[in-house]
Amino acid sequence: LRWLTAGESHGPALTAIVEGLPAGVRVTSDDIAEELRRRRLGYGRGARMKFERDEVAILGGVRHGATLGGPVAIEIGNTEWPKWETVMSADPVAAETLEAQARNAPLSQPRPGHADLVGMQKYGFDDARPVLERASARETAARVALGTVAKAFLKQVLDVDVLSHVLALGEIAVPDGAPLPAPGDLAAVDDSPVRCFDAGTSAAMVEHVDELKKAGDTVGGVVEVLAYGLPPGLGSHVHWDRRLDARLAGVLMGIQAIKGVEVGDGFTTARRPGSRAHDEIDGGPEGVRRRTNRAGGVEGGMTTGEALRVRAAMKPISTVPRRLDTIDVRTGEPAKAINQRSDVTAVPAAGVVAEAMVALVLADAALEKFGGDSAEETARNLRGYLSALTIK
Ligand code: EPS
Repeated sequence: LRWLTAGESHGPALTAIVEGLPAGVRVTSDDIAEELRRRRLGYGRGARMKFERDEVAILGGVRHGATLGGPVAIEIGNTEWPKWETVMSADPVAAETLEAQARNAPLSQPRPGHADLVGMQKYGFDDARPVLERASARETAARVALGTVAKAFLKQVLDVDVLSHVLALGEIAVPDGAPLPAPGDLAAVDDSPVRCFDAGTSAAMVEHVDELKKAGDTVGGVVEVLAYGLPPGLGSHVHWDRRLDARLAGVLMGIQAIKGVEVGDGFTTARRPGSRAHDEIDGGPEGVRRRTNRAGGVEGGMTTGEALRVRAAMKPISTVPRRLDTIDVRTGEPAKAINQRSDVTAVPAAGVVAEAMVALVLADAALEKFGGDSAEETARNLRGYLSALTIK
């Protein structure tokens, strides 16, 4: 699979293309709109999420609700565009017209932690607008749209469910050993205002967001993505860039504001002795089973057949309303950082984005293993592989 996105935060639209999916995967613009709606959920999001709509149009690769086998192209219109038509115009605009636009005032006080400063240095700007427009997490809407198609493929062809939940928001964390959401629990997770499956922790997280909002601050957290129903053997141990965990870590780190990734028990495993770090194996009529799933469903860079479990740590949003110290790059003088509208947190949304990225990697790995130009062919190849497994 190959996929790309284009578009700026306040541009006319985001565009996303995924190439390499088989024909016959059922997907509609309503399915994509529903996933985009989930991404907009989340207590602690800013004003824009309330008034902007995501306008979805499938521009190619799908006919009468099913993929055709060619590239799938999706456009997500920004309903905010009329306000930005001049400032973000692709074609040249007269200098007087631009100067008359308050929105076009140069942003020369870079936010610590944001792409602003190094982006200006690297691309040769003294205004952060051209950097922040693409660095913005608005772009994740395009990835969620692509993830919808990948999830449809995984569900319809492999019967794999991908879901996520929030494990921590700042210092408020789900207690160790709390039950993980199963595929049927996604609606319950989405019903929590912070997408946390543990009701008590969810309420404490909401309170924490309120406190931080009052204090003019922002907060990060940890999300976990789970995938149920994977066959053993996606990915490979034979080469570093074919290891599934490496590929998952790469795409999760590629989400704006993600600073750390764990597979299974991750860093906790490093503090355990080997006798309590690994997942002991049982046989029997049910087939091969691991007693625990500390590894998070990946051993040797391959899916084991147990639930996949990966976590991503998100830093607090770098547009901090109480304004951190910085400089004005036009004068070199000390200044306070840009403060635009800001979310207190986007951790609940990051879970939905992480689901999309995990789904794309899993779909890619499944297509490498099973191939197929039609969904039916991929399904047939999967059945053949499962029935021929010598160790079951
Ligand atoms: C974002 C800042 C906010 C968010 C935006 C991401 O936008 P604005 O500066 O226009 O208020 O609302 O997220 C989205 C628009 C979205 O769809 O997720 C940022 O700087 O990353």
